[in-house]
Amino acid sequence: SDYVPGNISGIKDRNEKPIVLGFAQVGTESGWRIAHTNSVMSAAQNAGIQLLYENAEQSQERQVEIIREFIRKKVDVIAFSPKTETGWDEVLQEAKEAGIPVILSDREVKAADDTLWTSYIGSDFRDEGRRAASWLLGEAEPDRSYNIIELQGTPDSAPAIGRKRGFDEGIAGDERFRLIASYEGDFTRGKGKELMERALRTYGGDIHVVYAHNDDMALGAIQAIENYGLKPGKDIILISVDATKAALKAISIGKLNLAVECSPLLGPQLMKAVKDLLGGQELPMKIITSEGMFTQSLAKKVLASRDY
Ligand code: GYE
Repeated sequence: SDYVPGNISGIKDRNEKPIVLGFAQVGTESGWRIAHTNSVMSAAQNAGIQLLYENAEQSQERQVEIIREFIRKKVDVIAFSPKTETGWDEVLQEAKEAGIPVILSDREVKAADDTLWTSYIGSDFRDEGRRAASWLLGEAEPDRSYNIIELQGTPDSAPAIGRKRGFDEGIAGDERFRLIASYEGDFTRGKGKELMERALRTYGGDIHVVYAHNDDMALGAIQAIENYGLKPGKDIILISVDATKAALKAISIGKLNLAVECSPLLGPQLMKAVKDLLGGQELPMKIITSEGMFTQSLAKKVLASRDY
């Protein structure tokens, strides 16, 4: 018969009900983002956590709506990668009132009340900007001047704000460097190409350095520079942030000079945080990833083993 002794009307099932995590992803803008999504998905599976994954496709309104749907569904924990730093107070307040803890993945928010989220898991963007600048200071010749073009990430996003600020701080006071233009981008390859075309139309051969807030924009800029007839990595020094496999490849063939590392593999830490939180532990306000920098020799070494 179908009778299974000991399995009394679902009681066992209820006790073993998996944790439900709602994740509101910001979009699919970059190679970094794809690797991040994959990391969250596979880590949830490995941890036995039921993941409700939704993608806001770069719309902050959509991201707010998704979070509201998660609140309505009474998920156990909400995590999201906030598109911008501001504009979250109301929805975070709603989550708090519903008793659902929120974890920030890879981008921070600015809200008057910092009890509206439990923890931030990701990188120190200002430090990434500083490291990009300090490498440039070390590489640059002593008696030359350098005109710099900056390709920023999404306006008001934590990584764009931090990477700009840290880099500005890093070159400040060194007279060799002049930031001649800083364009607002969106972390995509297409926008990087378009902005670099604009920079080349305006400044032509007077551009010595390009600092892109992520790999994808740097890769787009490389295309624009080549189309213009200059050699990326030689005629123009290129620096990016993320250090995905595509960037390491570009470095290894000399088209990109430096990639500051920003790790997208945040899934396992997120799942651990979810379990710790529901197990009654208090989470640290910030869980910061430690990261390196890639120049040519190192890029060549790790290229084969890099899986994103
Ligand atoms: O660097 C960029 C992405 O939020 C840290 O977003 C992330 C950034 C990453 O699209 O490539």
